[in-house]
Amino acid sequence: MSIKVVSTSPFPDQKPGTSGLRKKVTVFQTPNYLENFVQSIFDSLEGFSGQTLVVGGDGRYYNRHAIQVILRMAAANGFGKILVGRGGILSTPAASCIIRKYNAFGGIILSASHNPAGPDDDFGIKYNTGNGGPAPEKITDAIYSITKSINAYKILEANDLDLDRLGETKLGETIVEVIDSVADYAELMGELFDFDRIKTLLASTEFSMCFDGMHAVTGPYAQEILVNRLGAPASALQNCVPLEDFGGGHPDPNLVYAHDLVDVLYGDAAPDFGAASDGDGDRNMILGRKFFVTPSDSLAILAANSHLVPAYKGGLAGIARSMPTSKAADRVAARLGIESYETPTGWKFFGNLLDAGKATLCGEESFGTGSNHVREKDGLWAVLFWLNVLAARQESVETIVKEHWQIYGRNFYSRHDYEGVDSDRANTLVDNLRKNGAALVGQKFGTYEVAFCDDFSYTDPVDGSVSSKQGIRIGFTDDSRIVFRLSGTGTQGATLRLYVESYEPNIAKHSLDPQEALKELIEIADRIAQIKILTGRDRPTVIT
Ligand code: VG1
Ligand code: CO
Repeated sequence: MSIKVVSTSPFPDQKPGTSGLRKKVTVFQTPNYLENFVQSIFDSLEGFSGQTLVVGGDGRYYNRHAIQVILRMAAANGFGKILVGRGGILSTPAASCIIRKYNAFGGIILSASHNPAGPDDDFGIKYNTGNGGPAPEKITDAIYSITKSINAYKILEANDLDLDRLGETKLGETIVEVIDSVADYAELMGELFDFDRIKTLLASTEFSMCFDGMHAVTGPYAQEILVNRLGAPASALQNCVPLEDFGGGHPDPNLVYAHDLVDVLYGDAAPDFGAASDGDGDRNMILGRKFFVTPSDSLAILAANSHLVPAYKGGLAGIARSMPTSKAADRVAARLGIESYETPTGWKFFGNLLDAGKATLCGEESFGTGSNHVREKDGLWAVLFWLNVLAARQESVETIVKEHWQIYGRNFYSRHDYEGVDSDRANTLVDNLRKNGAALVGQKFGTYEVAFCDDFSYTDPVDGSVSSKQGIRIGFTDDSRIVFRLSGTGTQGATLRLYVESYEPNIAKHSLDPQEALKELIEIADRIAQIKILTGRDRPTVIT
């Protein structure tokens, strides 16, 4: 087997977004496109010769091909060992778990998360560092800068490996080991949660649940953990066979895209608990019987109940949330007397806080929650956390959430997404806000008065790095707020996200529909940003 050095020329569009490089499969199929990016990752790193690399993905179309290419390139570049999930499958949190457990140098995760999959849809690739977390901005910036000047890549001339058979093979000088995709992750979950208590809950005739894998990566994980280890009936799982095109669906676990699960939980004879995960297994949606838990509330409630879970009963170091996530978790942190942190959108910003022991739980409004057990958000972890809390409290999801609001007040919250908007129009909208923001301060809009307006900038408390332009925040004197930002994960046009939040201490008003409670703020957002006029849309694509 010989190493081939292939000359190539740069592509101008390989800048990683919120979570790696995401493009249409057809773009990745452009000759050298994938290879250029992978070589740029390797060229940005130092000291990996002879070290271990973890490789796996969410199983979408192009996963297997990309993995074969990456294995040959990693071998040609001098990695000593490569751990790859069987069939090329590793959920994002499982990849993070494996990088940490086996002290790997890093990992490459193939995923476009919740974006649709198939020959005409999306693919993605990202690099995770030795702590198991997404590469921080200084590494993604370095990768991007190399993609702009790359002129050659290295690849081993070799046949495809059998990714479906467990065990070791040699690829040149490098050992490739195909590992069980689920075992290490399942074991870690068993160490964190009270499996005996959850088993008792799941065996009770008083309790039933439904987990929806959305035909994406979590199916095998749910089967092993929920059914094989915890004794849930097989009928508690739906859409748990992973498919290369995710069954034509959009594996984004929200009320719009996870409609199969929503139908079950809002139907006759609805189970007590429902949950879904996204394409790569790092997100979660939690439902009770005819009841939706917002991700921001979920983070706050898990934190408030963390003493019920073995792994966290010794207390939390701190709670971190992304800037657009509601402030519900901050209230829990305040009551617990621990620090709360506000970071930009994207899990890569939590890594330093977790590594430094400053935060234990982290969360994003986009259905992402996680802890210091790995360095990614973790869908099934959140499901097990909820099951552990339900088992310990013996109350319904709805009761637990409503009681939480009684104690802490309710943070009404909603996100409106305008997907596939013309990029120029979306940029104009954001530029206008940047230009005119300062002038808003002190202005009154109905009962609301603007207290501040800025473009969120974050200084990492651990390494001092600064990330600017992370979203326009408009804060009002009563602590409610409106946030605007453009998505960094889409592959077509632009997606404008509008986040709206207000705080309601009055229990009598807690049963309001959030769209009703936030109506005035939503109208103010449109007045200030001219959303309808500038996007040319009269309503959002998705409301959560
Ligand atoms: C979105 C979410 C963000 C999340 C990111 C990756 O980013 O808003 O909270 O971290 O997706 O999640 P954006 O830039 O489109 O708003 V995943 O599940 O795609 O790895
Ligand atoms: Co995801």
